[in-house]
Amino acid sequence: MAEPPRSLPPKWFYDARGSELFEEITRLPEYYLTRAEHEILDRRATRIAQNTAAGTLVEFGAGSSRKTRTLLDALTEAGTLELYAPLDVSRSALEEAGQALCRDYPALHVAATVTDFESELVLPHGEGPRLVAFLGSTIGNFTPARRRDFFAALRAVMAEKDTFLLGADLVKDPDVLRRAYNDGRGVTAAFNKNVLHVLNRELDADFDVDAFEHDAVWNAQQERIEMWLRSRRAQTVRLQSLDLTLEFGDGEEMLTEISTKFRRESLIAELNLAGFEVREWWTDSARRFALLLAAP
Ligand code: AVJ
Repeated sequence: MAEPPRSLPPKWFYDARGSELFEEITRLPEYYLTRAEHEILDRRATRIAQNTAAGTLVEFGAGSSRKTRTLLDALTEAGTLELYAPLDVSRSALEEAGQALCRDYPALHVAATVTDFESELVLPHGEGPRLVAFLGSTIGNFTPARRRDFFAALRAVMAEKDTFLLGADLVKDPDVLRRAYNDGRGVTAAFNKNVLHVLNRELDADFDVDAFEHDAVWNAQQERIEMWLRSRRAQTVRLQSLDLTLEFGDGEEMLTEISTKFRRESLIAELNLAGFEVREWWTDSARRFALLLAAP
């Protein structure tokens, strides 16, 4: 029987270099996601602030918090916001963002937490209703089972007046999707291969990074982009801290990331199943990306 391909948890991508490379990805002409989401946020932030009257903004996968500023501005304008609680796997991204935020929003309390999504879900307590934001289609990195667990766990810790703001990339022309993950300048390839540098450092491994090549493919059946690393030759890799030796065949592939693309009906159905009611569904003008507001 064939072995399933090797795969990795997404958190290994976001060391300092990985976070930097991702920032660069968000500015690539092919990577439309960030701009599309920003277009929606720009247009709807005031409405979101009015509808949620949030005293606390909790943000999962906050990263550099660049996209969050539109929300912070609107919530500050509305006069309700007291606490911003960014959560992320990257300490460096949180530290940088935290400093800039404290400078630019002196009246705001900022409480950052380094966390991966594997530990128990805890929402910070603050004044007033909480707005829980999960932007950038990071939810796309989750398998369907993890998505279901995450929605259910989130619903379980949310209070009646809290709201959930979710950014989700939509199913579209596969060529557009493939280009977004195989950019002309090779930044995504560098981002993908950087994960091996992280493993070398964190797990005391000896991956020869240049002996792997990047590929991103559209899996039509599961409606997701898959990032792979393909071994250019037969090789043996030692992961010292795991006391593990891996044999890679010539051309053998390792699945490093999934980036699921969503459809309106099924995403709303998933949220309903977890006990959420979807109140708003907005897309950018080209209908590439969706931002939704849900409530318990
Ligand atoms: C930050 C997880 C949303 O899946 O599009 C970008 C990461 N990977 N290019 C995505 C990513 C390759 C990104 N997320």
